[in-house]
Order: sequence, then structure tokens, then C-alpha cells
Amino acid sequence: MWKNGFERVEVLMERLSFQSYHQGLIEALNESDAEIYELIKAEYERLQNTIQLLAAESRCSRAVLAALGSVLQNKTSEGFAGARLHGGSGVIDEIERLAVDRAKEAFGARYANVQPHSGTTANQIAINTLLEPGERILSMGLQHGGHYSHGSADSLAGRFFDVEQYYVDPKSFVLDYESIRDKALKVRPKLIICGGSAYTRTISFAKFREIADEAGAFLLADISHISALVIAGLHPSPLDYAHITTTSTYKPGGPRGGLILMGRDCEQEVTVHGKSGSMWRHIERTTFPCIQGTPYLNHIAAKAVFFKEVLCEQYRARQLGVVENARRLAGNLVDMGYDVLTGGTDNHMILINTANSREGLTGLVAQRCLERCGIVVDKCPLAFDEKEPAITGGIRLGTPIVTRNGMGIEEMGRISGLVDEILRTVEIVGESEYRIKGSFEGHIKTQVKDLCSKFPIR
Ligand code: DSN
Repeated sequence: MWKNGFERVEVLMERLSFQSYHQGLIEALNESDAEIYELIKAEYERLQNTIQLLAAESRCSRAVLAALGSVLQNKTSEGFAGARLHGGSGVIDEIERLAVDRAKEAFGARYANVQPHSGTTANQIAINTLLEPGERILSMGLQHGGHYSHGSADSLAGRFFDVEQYYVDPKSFVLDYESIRDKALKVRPKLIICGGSAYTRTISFAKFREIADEAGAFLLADISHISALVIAGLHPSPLDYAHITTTSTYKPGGPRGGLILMGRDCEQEVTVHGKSGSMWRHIERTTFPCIQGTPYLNHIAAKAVFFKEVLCEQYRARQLGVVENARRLAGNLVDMGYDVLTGGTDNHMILINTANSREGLTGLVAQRCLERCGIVVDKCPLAFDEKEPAITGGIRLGTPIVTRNGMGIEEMGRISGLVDEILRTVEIVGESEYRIKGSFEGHIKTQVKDLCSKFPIR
């Protein structure tokens, strides 16, 4: 009797100390560092009071946030579940296994590696798994929608590998698979990379695999931007076409981090760096010890939480909303006379050639004046754009955050109207300078704030 009571007290004490370590985190921060607390609060208020039309961001749930801010952040443990270098890894092994199983279920994958610190790191791991330094990559040009980590001159891949690029068609701005095939057969890369940061149309992973097979190359699909749509079945999956698929995990609405997935090729025997073995084993060796040390275990737990969230119908429905909102926004802007690349979008993203939409309007000026009035977008280099990368001739818009906040077709009407009003009214002074009247800025900001207040961050 007494023993049971004593045990109950012990359990209660244990729970209390677990909770007291984790509860009231934001208040604890305020007490110990008011300066950072105030800056985080300012960021929250910025997000709440402005319209976020960013294609590369989303917002995670409070459950994901809780996993990130947990005791797991303190753990050091190199290696993979069941094969760690450090003691005390039983619990984190269970967490990692759960994250892996859920990632496989979410993407229909046969193999998942939840350890990469980011999408870029996931790409570095994939590339260094398959290639020796100096070997050739064929990837999409950065300005044509590719990504730095696919081999731009300034990236690690650009430094250590021989990188050739393919481009979008100069008239339609869409991928021309015949010309990619010709280039692949001409340059004979060891690896072809598809997927990118600024491409608004559906990518045919099947065609890319045909090209890779014909050229004798591996295929890497980086689906960071479209992974939410792939999960929701709104974009074809690359899983059984690409040898390796990578994504960041924050873009689809999870914690910051990366993910490596494989489909039917995961058991394929390959010889890399003089060693034979299945491709997934090579990926794990390249993850650790080649490129990373301890993975971020709090992020792995947060990824597990997120991969559970994506399995519910609500997540799928939201992705449908993301695409519908993007189509409506693009359609409205086309109707208003904006040069929307490819005439619209198949995904969450819209690319606008600002210079063709209004004479002298650079991407930088468009980004700056929109942000000053409370609408946040990215300036974006566009294919065949002559402007310097810091200036650019275009902007990239995206609908994940506004949709996450609950906005729909009606709000897209208001937002496109506001974007148009700002871009029509701004006085262009140069490639990076503009003037806007204080009264106009105030008038737009009030409308933006009013709209945002109806969609509180939850
Ligand atoms: N930050 C992402 C983007 O802007 O597309 C790429 O890493």
C-alpha cells in the first residue's frame, strides 16, 4: 500500500519536473533575455500583420514547435537508430524509427533518411554518395529555376564537380525534354538533377528517368518546393523514377531540416568510392561520418510529428487550397496585364516578369515597395533575365502561408487588387530606388492589417 503510494508520488514528481522544464518556455526566455524575446515577438507581429506571399516558406504547427523546443535538443548521438556511437540513445532511436516509418508512409517511399540538417545538405549527401570529385552533373540553370546546391558556381557542388546545365525553352519558359535529352547525350553526365526553386509547371519525372537511363546517369529529384503537393497527390511523385529524392521539411510545413527518400532503386547495388553495396547504405555512410555529425534530434522528433500531421485529410485539402489560390492569384494578375511566366501555374508558385509588366520596374523595386506596404514577396532572377542577380527582372509569389492562415479565393481577389494598386502607383526612380507617398502607404497598410486580423496565426 505504502509502496504503491510512494511510487505514485515518484511518478508525479517525475511528470512535474518534465513539465516544469518545458512549460512556460517563452516566459523563461523573456526573463533571461528580454532583447531576443522582443525580437521574436516583433517577428511574430510582422508575420501576423503582413501578407506573406513567399513560395519557400510555410508555418509549422504548435506540436512541431513543441518538439523543436524540447529536451531532445541536448542529446548528442552520431550514427543511425540501432547503431550509435554514444550511450543513452534508446529513446532517440525509437523517435528516429518512428520518423522514418512515418516519412515512408507519407511519401510512399521504401527508404527514408530523416537526418539531413537541410535541403541543401540532403543534396550534398545525395551528390557525394553517387559521384567522385570531378565527375559530371547536369542540372537546371540557377536563373532558369534551379537551386544553388544543384551545382551553381558558388556552391560546394559547383566547386568539386563538373557541372553542365540545361535551360527552359526561351519562348514558353517550360522544360523542353527533347533539348535536355540532347544535352544529356552530348555531355554524358553521371548525375542528372531535376526540380528547382522557381518553376511553376508540372515536372515529368518519368521523362527525366528515360533521359537518365538513355544517358547512363543517375537521377536526383529535389522536390523541396513541391513536396507538399507530392504528399497530397497533387503533383506526380518522383519516388520510383529518381534514384534519390530530396526535400527540405519546412517548405511543406514541418520543422527546418532535410529528408532523403528512395523508391524502387534503394536496394540497387552500386560501387561508389571503391565500395560496393546497396544505394541506401552508401547514403547513410555519406550522411555520417562523411558530411554530418550528430543529427538534430529535436528536429527529427519534430519531423516525426509533422509526418503524422500530413497523413490527415485536412493537410491534403489545404494543399488543394494552396494550388487553387495560386491559380486564382495568377489568373487575376494575368487579367490585370501582368506578365506571368508560362501564363499561370500548376503549383503553389507564380513568377512575374516585372520589367515586362511595367516599364522600368525591377524585381528589387517591386519587392521593396510591396513590402513597405505590407505584402512580402521575393525578387527573383528569371530565365533570360539580363538584370544583375541583386536587382532581377521579376518576382516570385507563393500561396502556402496565406492558405495556411485560412485565406481562400475571395482573399486572393483582394490581394491581387492590392498588389496591382501598389505596383501601378509606385514612382520608379531607378533599378533599386522608388518613391511612395506616406498617405498611400498608410492607406494600403490599413487594408493589409485589416485583412490579416481576420486570419490569426494559430
Ligand atoms: N530558400 C529556398 C527558396 O527560396 O527557394 C531555396 O533554398
